Amino acid sequence: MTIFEGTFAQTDSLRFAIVVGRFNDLVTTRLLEACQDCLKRHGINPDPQGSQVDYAWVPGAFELPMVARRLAMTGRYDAVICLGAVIKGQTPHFEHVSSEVSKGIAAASFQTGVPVIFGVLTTDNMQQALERAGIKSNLGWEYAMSAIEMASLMRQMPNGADGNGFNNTLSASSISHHTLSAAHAEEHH
Ligand code: INI
Repeated sequence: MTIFEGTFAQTDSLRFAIVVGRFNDLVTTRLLEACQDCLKRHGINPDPQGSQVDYAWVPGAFELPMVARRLAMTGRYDAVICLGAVIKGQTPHFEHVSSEVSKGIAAASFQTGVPVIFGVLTTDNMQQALERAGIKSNLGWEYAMSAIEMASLMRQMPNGADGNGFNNTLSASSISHHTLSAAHAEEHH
């Protein structure tokens, strides 16, 4: 039997997109720095002028899934990394933002077949967030590791039934096409 397992070598052809929330940018820019450092130390050029990593900035964590999904749908990236910081103390928005962002990121991944990494800190206060973004450890590094591992793993996986892992998933246009066709078929029964 086969064991599929991602590696951290042969990274020179991998391509990533990183989506970063500006909200709590004291935290998110630190996550980004560690993420870039990890990519670099694994042979990936994080320079925005280079060919391996593209960047998108969004207002807050709530907007991460939409932009991640759009980037993933281009088929250009082996993985998309979402970086954000949702901090409870600041606003009653917390519950809404944190639940939507986690569901949205999972949906972006399932719908596109591209790994979308959940690099969003959800903490009770700013102190806890900073501890996870550089003071004690920096989870930005782990998020980059997950992205490299998943990118490598997905390159090893067998293709879908149509011979193309990406197109085998439903794109937004094919979803609406299927929905419309089903509605049309029902009308004529
Ligand atoms: N966005 C965050 O990234 N973190 C937060 O802690 C946060 N809080 O608490 O409100 C937050 N809100 C903004 C939200 O992500 C959207 O950008 C905004 O609601 C506009 O859609």
